[in-house]
Amino acid sequence: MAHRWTNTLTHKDVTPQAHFMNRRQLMAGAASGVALAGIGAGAQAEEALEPNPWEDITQYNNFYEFGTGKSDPATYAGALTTDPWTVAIDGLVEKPGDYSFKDIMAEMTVEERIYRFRCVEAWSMVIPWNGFELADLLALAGVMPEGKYVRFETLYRPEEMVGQKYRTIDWPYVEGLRMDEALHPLTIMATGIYGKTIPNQNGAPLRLVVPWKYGFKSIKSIVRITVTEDQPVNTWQALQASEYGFYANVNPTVDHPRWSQATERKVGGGLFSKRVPTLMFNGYEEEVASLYEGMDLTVNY
Ligand SMILES: Nc1nc2c(c(=O)[nH]1)N[C@H]1C(S)=C(S)[C@@H](COP(=O)(O)O)O[C@H]1N2
Ligand SMILES: [Mo]
Repeated sequence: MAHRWTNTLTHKDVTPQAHFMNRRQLMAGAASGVALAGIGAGAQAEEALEPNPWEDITQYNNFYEFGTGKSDPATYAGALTTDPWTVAIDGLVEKPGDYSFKDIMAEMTVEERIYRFRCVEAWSMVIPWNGFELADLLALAGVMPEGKYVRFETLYRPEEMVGQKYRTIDWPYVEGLRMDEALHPLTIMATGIYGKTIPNQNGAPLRLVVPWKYGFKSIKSIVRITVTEDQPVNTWQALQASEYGFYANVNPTVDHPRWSQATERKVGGGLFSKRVPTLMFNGYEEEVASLYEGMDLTVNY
């Protein structure tokens, strides 16, 4: 049975170390490739989060490296070479270096996570990712105690990424997380969708997914991960700090200066595409609200 993360997950489903130990032990003997972890499934309510079809997820994208139109990534991302692929992990880590995607995958446990996905532009989908926890990758490199933030960088390769011929963004695309956000068990590095290798337009071969934050935090086609002491400046904040902050938590009570964030349009269904209320922290409030206790979310937007 697939392990499904839903709105109804309780804190106890997410945090106990024992579950993760069990999962590691469980998966230790599993063959490489996609594995569906079944831990805790009995204790977990399986609320139906109906995933969008493959076509929605892979043909309606934001990936400015391939253009700013929603269909540009599907049209142009085929030109991207994703094998071989290397991720530099550096900064405040015990074992800095170039980690090949193959070597990373040999160490990671891939599982399915069905997550809500909410773009800051107020459209949304439900996506069945395959991936591993970012915490596991960071553990591979060993985070030093002084490490407070994680900075991520996308590939810069204008020969293959046609959008990089234009200065829409100060390339490369950069994102960042606070360390506790990066280590949160909901935060994953996705390598697949619907059990298939993640398509280039979705950020092959590995991209971040932080389900309680606006989609722009979920940086694609990552080539560098740097553990830092200072808060990184992310691409959208650098472009327009009055509209996009560092935290970018999905929050229906804090509007974008130019539009409401109270509702969202569910992608798919054509004429039947419907608007629904946006959920605090995109429906993951129970799991992540404690990370922001005492913070003014209208200032830290
Ligand atoms: N490198 C890079 N990562 C990116 C983007 C981008 O333009 N470049 N767009 C972001 C935005 S705004 C969104 S909504 C999501 C879209 O992910 P999807 O196309 O897989 O749905 O990717 C995010 N990651
Ligand atoms: Mo987005």
